Amino acid sequence: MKKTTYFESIKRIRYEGPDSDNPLAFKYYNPKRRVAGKTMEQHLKFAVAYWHTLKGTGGDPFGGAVYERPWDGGDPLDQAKRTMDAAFEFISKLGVRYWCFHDRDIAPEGDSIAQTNKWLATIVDQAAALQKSTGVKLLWGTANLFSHPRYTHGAATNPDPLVFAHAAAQIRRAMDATVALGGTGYVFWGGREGYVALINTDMKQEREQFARMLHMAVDYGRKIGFKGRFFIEPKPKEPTTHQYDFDAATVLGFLREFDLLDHFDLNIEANHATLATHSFEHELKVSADAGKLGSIDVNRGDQTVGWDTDQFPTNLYDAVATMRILLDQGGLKYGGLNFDAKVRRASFDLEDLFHAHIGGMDTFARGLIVADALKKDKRLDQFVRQRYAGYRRGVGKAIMTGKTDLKALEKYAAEKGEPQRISGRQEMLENILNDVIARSL
Ligand code: XUL
Ligand code: CO
Repeated sequence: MKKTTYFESIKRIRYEGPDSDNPLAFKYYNPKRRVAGKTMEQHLKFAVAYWHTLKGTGGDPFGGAVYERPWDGGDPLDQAKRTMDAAFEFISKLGVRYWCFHDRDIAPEGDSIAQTNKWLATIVDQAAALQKSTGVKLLWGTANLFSHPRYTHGAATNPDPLVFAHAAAQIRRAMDATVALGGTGYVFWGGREGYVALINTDMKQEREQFARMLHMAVDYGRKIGFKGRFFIEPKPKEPTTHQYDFDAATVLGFLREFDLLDHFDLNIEANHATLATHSFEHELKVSADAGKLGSIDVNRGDQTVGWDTDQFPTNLYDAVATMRILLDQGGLKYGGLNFDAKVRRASFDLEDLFHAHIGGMDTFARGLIVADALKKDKRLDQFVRQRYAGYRRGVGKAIMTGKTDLKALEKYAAEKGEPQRISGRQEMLENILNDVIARSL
């Protein structure tokens, strides 16, 4: 019997080079091309986000589902099985190596925890077999602790410990699934862990509850042999007014406060950064500077819109900034570049899913090429290094190594007099960046 296919009209997406005008081909993403000592495929650990790409409906606050997916409909478990088959067909045709999921994306919730766990285990077995036959791997798993009505007031931060217990049960099984599928990451995105109004909220209590859940999760993960990394994904607002994982700096402070820092890295998402009124690059840098940049949800927002639009990434400057940081830190060992992005409501054809991912992959391939060219060009790195050279010798070195004090520095300043002012040369550096982009692509 011929196996059902869901993307019959689409052939395997291939690299055809920059001169190709085939919209269903890569122009820059050439998995075998070597850049900075590794293949593009090794640098760019792209992942397909199951929730958007397979489960997205195109619904928005003003209207319901508009996509008609051939894997939808019928009995919930049968639908889940068809969806998983479609996922692996899509991922394989696209030539991506990884995927990411929430527990409730892949399997429906039953009438009891036992029923739910049974369905999840069935689907995990199916996914394991598909991973084996296609070579596609799991990047990370997570639990959806925000959609069910019981989580209206939060999951771990809920005032009711019974809700906390339901969340714990879900995290346990989502982690089992992640380990069974060989995932190298397990993500905590805050979901509804935040407050809508302070008038009914004990924020101190809620943050402590959240930390307790994370400690339990780490303990459980290690007990079942999870060898990967735990990731926290900051987001400042939406769905709550204030999310406790507001941004990278807030999360680093939280992890330190509750003795969790050793166990977690950060999963930075572009559109979450901009919602926090930071640039994507800022959030990546804050995490990388702390040695904590573990994974990235690549997408983009809309500059004119104040919510999480989760669009596919097309911004070359962002991709260049990302890849410069990744080249500097030697890549992402446990994480990758997950397309936490959705096609627009009006892009309802199956083909649109391919265009969206192809564009994102080519954007980051271009970013990698340019980042490598900037490294070789050296001018940007050298400029910044030179700007702080004073702190590597003389009085600057004494400041950095704790070998001086306010009194000695006053004497030094009085002796030396007014410092010479040196231009920051921002415009010159921006021109160099644009020149290298134009020259290297
Ligand atoms: C929500 C978001 C999530 C997480 C996983 O804004 O980014 O999809 O990535 O729960
Ligand atoms: Co995300």
